[in-house]
Amino acid sequence: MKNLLKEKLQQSKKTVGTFFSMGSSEAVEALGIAGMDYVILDKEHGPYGVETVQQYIRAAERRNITPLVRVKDFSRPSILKVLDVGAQGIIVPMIRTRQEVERVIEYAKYYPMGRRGVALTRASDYGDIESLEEYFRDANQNTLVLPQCETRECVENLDAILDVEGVDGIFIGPYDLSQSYDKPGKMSDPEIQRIIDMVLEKCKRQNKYAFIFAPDKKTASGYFKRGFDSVAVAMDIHLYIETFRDIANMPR
Ligand code: 3PY
Ligand code: MG
Repeated sequence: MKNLLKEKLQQSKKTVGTFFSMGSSEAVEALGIAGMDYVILDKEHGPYGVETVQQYIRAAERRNITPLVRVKDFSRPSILKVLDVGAQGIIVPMIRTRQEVERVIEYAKYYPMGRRGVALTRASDYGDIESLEEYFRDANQNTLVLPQCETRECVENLDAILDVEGVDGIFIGPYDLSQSYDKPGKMSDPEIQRIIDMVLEKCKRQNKYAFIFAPDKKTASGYFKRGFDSVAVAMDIHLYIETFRDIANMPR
């Protein structure tokens, strides 16, 4: 499995993605054609089942855009099924403790790192592989695991979480994070920004990638300047609405 996003991160390239909500294989292709690095297929808030996610992953592969899935929770079936259909990484929401992340690794990584369930699924070309050991090694190396830091408990336990082998980085969810500090939606509040900086610094210190969501390009650019490795900018549908609102209101 070739994970272009992981390759770029390893080369210290800054990457951009978006949360997918347009809901069609064509819309996934469009993001790839546009040159986006990754698309986040959202099973936490989005309406998609695994069969639909599989179609979007195929479209992403066709257009060389890395398909990540935000799983709905850190249960074994939630993680296993999306990896089996070919997700190249998972974003895991609402993480609070090291123990939770250890379970994520157990479900997402094959032996010996974890105990990911073994079956001859799409991820292993339906078992058309030379050696199981080699496939395990390759999948373990290339499957990105990004717990979300979006709760006060996660911030408090961050050192222990970052220390878990197999965690590639942290994805900050500023909306839920601000809510967790009783400031819902107040992402520019100094306390929230200070926490974001602290999470970023801890990621850097432990050589882990720092991802964050930004609602727009200007905010994203600020995060890149502060040192973030990657920013997921907006949801595709927001840009669709904005562009067509502009056209709908054009002078005529
Ligand atoms: C959040 O902000 O809470 C997210 O999960 C990502 O935008
Ligand atoms: Mg969130």
